Parts: sequence; C-alpha cells; structure tokens
Amino acid sequence: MTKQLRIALAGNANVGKSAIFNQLTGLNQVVGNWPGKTVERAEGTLHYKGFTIHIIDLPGTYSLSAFSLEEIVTRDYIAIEKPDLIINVVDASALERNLYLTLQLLELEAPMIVALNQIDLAAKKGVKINTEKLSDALGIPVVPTVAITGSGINELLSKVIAVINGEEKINPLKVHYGSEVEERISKLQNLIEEKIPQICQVYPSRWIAIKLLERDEDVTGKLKNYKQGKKVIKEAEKLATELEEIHGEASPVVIASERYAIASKIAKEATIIETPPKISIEQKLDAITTHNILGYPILVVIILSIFTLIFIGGASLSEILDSFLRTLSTYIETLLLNYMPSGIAELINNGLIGGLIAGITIALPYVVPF
Ligand SMILES: Nc1nc2c(ncn2[C@@H]2O[C@H](COP(=O)(O)OP(=O)(O)OP(=O)(O)O)[C@@H](O)[C@H]2O)c(=O)[nH]1
Ligand SMILES: [Mg+2]
Repeated sequence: MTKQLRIALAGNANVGKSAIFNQLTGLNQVVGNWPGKTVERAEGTLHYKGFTIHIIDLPGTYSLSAFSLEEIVTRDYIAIEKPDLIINVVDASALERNLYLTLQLLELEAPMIVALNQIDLAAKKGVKINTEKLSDALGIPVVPTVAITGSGINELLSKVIAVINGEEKINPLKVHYGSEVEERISKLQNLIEEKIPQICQVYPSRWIAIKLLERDEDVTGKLKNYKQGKKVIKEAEKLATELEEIHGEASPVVIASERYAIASKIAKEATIIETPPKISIEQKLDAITTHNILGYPILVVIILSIFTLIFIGGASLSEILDSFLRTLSTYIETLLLNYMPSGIAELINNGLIGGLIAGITIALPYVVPF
C-alpha cells in the first residue's frame, strides 16, 4: 500500500504558491471553497517514490494574526488538520517581508521546509540569497526554485521525502523575543497548560500565549468556550497591559516589531547584494535617445547641429572653391585668347566655365559635409 502524505503550501500572496502547486500536481486538481468561507481551496494529488501526496494550496497571507479570513483559514488548517509538512513558499526578491510570515509559521510548530522561489527575479534585482545561511538560521531546509520553469521542483520533492523519512533532520528556529515579552509568554504558557490542557492538543501552548498577548480576538473567543478560559484571558490582559506600560506601545505592536527585527536580521545576514551588471556606453546612449520624453528634444538638437555644421562648413568651403576656380578661370581665359578670337574665348569662359564654377561652388560644398 502506498503511504499517504498531506503537504500544505503556505506563503505571502503572489510568491508563486499556485505555480509550484501546478508544477507538482499538473491536472490532478480540485478547486473549491473552504467550508463556509469565500476563500478558494485548491487541492491536488501526485505520486512520488511510493508516496501518494495530497497537496493543498493555502491562501496567500502576510501574517497569521486574525485580521482576515485567509489568515484564520491558514493557521487553523495548519494547527487543526496538522499536515505532515508545510512548504513555505518565499519570494527571494522580498526576503525580509516574507520571513515575517515564516517566523509565525515556525511558531505554529508544524514541520516545515522553505521553497525559495522567484530566484530569477531576485537575480535581476542584483539580489542573491545564501541558501545555506538561511537554512542554518531557520533550522530547516531551503530549496531554491523558479516555479514558472519548474527549476528546483524535483529537488523540493526530494527534500520533502527526506524530511518525512527522517533522513534530513530539522531543528526549527525558536523565535525568541525580548526578556519582558519572554517572561510573560512563559507565565501565560504555564497557566494555559495547567488550566486548559485540551486546547494544547490543537494549538501549541506557546503560540496561544503569544496570540493572547497580541490580543487576538479569534483565540480569545476560542478560549471562552472552556471553563477556565476566562481566568486565562484575564491574566493575559493583565500581562499585555504590563507590556504596554513598559514599552509605551500597544502590546501587539511590541510583539510585531520584535518579530520584524528578527526577520530583518536573518534576511540581511543571508542576502548577498550583487552590483547590478555594468551597462555599456552604447546601452546608456540607446536608453537616453530612445527615452519617451527626452528622446524628442535630443532628436531636434541633433538635427539642428547637423544643419548648422552643413551651412557653416559649406559656406567656408564654397568661398575657398570660388576663389580657387576664379583664378583658374582667369588663367584659362588668357590661354584661350592665344588660340581664338576674344568673343568666342569670352563666351566659352563666361558661359561654359562660369556656369560650371557657379554649379560647383554653390552645390558641392553643401553636399560634401552632408
Ligand atoms: N519570474 C518568476 N515568476 C514567477 C515565479 N513563480 C511564480 N511566478 C509568477 O508570479 C505570479 C504569481 O504567481 P502565483 O503562483 O499565482 O502566486 P500565488 O502565491 O499563488 O499568489 P496568491 O494565490 O495570490 O497568493 C504569476 O504571474 C507567476 O507566473 C518564479 O519563480 N519566477
Ligand atoms: Mg495562488
């Protein structure tokens, strides 16, 4: 019998989750809605190395707070349905922003690997990610991919199986906040484990504690269903207020800023900014002369310069030629007078040679510079 696996794709909006999903599942897809929600749910199946893998394409989210349906659908699927593995699709060209969600997925304590997607777009921006460093910092495998070409997809699948089979060990990063926050998380965590152990079967107790300090209405609502829930909520309220008094900011803001700082540090350490490829002089000139607005005045200036050059250059050349040819004409006239009557010599000289000189001195000097 083939072994069944459930894998969920999670990540920010527009990072390429569906592109990876399509690469993995091909036409084996079913698209519908999440039960009772207007959020799209896409599922697909693939067979790989003796596994039947069910893949679910989770909605795009920037956070796992309870601000939108997408966020609640994503976190509840991960916590309640407990897929065997999460593939967190990360946009390599916006690492810091994407890692903010990665840290929250890690806080849900689900086994996870990262598909570092859109590395082609990152490279175009001159950004390269040191996948090894990123993987070390997060404690989970990171596989570079370009979903639209299928590059890295096989490696991603191999990594999924390696983690599932235990051949590749993961040691997910524990997100640590400042001491004031940590103290209160652990107080609350102990209280939750003591008072509502049932809920800890679904959500990690540390995650509930963090969410309560973030004043998450969805989690608060869930706790109200338990007998001892109100006691925990009251304590959480007290601890969140203390945090606010220490930091002078709303408790959710304190936690979000600390999380951002961690995401930013990891992103900076793993990012290699490469100087963008050198642009040649020809490319620069081409860019300026074909510019939508600048191109027109540049064209006018160039045409005017050409005309000025032709007229100034032509006029000087015309003067030089004229004086040379007139001297020549006088010489020819003297020469002709030796052989023919003066009337005919004058006619030839003024009519024929004079005409030729006029033609040459007026037209030629302007044609040559042109
Ligand atoms: N250049 C490049 N484009 C990509 C890559 N992956 C996805 N895209 C493009 O990025 C856009 C978004 O991709 P999707 O797969 O729809 O992203 P998503 O994460 O499913 O987005 P949501 O469903 O809105 O959350 C599409 O135009 C893709 O063709 C990649 O690796 N490189
Ligand atoms: Mg999608």
